[in-house]
Amino acid sequence: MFIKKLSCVLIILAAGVAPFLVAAPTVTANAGMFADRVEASALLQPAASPPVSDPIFPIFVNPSYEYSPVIAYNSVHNEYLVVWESVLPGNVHKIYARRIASDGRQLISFTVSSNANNQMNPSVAYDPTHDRYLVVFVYDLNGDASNWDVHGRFIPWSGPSASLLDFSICNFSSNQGHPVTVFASTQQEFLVVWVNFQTSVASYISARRVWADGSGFPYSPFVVSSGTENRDYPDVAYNPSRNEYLVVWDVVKTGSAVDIYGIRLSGEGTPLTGGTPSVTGEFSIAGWSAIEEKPAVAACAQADQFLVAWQSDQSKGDYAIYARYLSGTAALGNVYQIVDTTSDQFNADMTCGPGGRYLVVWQDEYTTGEFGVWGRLASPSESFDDEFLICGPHQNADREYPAVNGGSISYLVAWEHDIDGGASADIYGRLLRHTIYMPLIRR
Ligand SMILES: [Ca+2]
Ligand SMILES: [Ca+2]
Ligand SMILES: [Ca+2]
Ligand SMILES: [Ca+2]
Repeated sequence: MFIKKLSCVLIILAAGVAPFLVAAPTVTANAGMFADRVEASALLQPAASPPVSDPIFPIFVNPSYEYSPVIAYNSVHNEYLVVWESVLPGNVHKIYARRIASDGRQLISFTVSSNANNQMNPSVAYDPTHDRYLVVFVYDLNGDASNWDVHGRFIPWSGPSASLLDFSICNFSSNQGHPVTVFASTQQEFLVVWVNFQTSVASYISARRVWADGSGFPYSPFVVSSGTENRDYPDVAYNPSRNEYLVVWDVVKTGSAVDIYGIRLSGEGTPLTGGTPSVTGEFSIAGWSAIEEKPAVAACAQADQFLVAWQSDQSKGDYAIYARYLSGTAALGNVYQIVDTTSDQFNADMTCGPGGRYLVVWQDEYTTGEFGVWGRLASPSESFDDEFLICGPHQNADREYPAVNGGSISYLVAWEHDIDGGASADIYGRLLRHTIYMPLIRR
């Protein structure tokens, strides 16, 4: 058995934010058959403690190219909805979904959009009041890629309804991309956040509130963040303990590569205070000279807290995953290195799941160049379990772009699963359960 200690790193924050220390979690790793991840002195396989017990299973297998999975958890029926983008022959892009039972059984799959033109970039959230999902995506309005819009469709828990068709959420004449959505229980609304790509101005972040009962919108789209630098890759979390949102995104900066910013919004979309020192409106979350990009955010309501994860090149050529705690008022907390090896870690996703703990997942490069999917549990108290393998690669076959959501007793992780050779990909998944050891009761 090898004991690997990740090195302790001191990072000084950008101007205007206080310095802090990056803690160095200890990782225990065992030698074994999953011995291909890049590491000079340690061979990694799943540690003993993580909640990996169920097998890897196919969610959707098709000759087409399936990618960009996202997941919502249905708390009423204790099942998941996995949504992804398929590229069919003729470069036709469609959004598909499959219900997955809490025991991993495949339930029905279906086409999400009721319209014909190309669709991309899905996101999904669940509304337990109406027992249905909102799936959002970008839609090629004219069929010639000249004007992508943000569309959505309410999907009842059991599958799509002919009486609930696609509707437009943003029809700006510019292109929209990368929409994300979250359900707000107190508001009985969804918040949808996306990027506007215009030729005349830097890309900027907008949002729109959507009434969950399907009766429309409280208000027009509003700007979340704009400026002279390009903004992209928004994510959003809802904190039901305050009826507030945290929206995060990255900004291509001059001199510091890419940084992570965020803003706390009231349930009505009003900018609140955040950051350290506290300001009203947007604030820096990760502003070092390295690349910090593609943030993911989750809220743990019981702890009245957020965790934001991102990928960083650390100015040394290979990427790692970091995360920062924020209080319910979006005051900046400690930053932690979630994982690093001498190779790349990319594309973190995160949820706050069973037992009120965060699960961070990412793709991790092996010595042979392929990627596998790994995860790590983080507590609101800032303690961490060992990182663990969720799905290793196969020869010439990556497992990439993992998504995660948490149910009542389990998490579901789904990812792009290359068919050998990487010529195509399917969607695969794995349930992660917390093992609860009950005392043996004797009669
Ligand atoms: Ca548009
Ligand atoms: Ca930076
Ligand atoms: Ca690395
Ligand atoms: Ca496929």
